[in-house]
Amino acid sequence: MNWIKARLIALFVACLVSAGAGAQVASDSITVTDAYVPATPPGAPNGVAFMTLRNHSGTDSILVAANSSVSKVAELHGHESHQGMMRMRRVAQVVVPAGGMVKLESGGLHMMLIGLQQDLRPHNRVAIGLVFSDGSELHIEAPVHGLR
Ligand SMILES: [Cu+2]
Repeated sequence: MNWIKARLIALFVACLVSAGAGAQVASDSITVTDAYVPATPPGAPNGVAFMTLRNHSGTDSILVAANSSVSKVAELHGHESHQGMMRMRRVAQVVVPAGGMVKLESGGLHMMLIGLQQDLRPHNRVAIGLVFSDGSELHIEAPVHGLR
């Protein structure tokens, strides 16, 4: 391979890389850690899922919907104070800030698994889809942890 040819190939590869970066979607810039679903007592109608989402891009990523393999519906929930009591409420979106992170955790933002189609037992695995505002979807798996 001569020198000119090598330069052309390097240029071509650089173009591919930058095209890829331009086409980056939200789901590609998010990593999820510590995902888990607490086990549910027999016949429980609903469950909940917790996880940490990190955004490695320079743009906010906005989580707008979710789905799971074990429930009819998955909703994003937060908590609000109502007449001195904390209660949970559906939220339209969860922003994962550029370069930052968001925790879905007990007592905070969380994901509700509504209309469970099975009891969630320790060592089961739940497939969860995270849908972002650009339409991209990230698929993760969360283990079920036993009741403590
Ligand atoms: Cu909730």
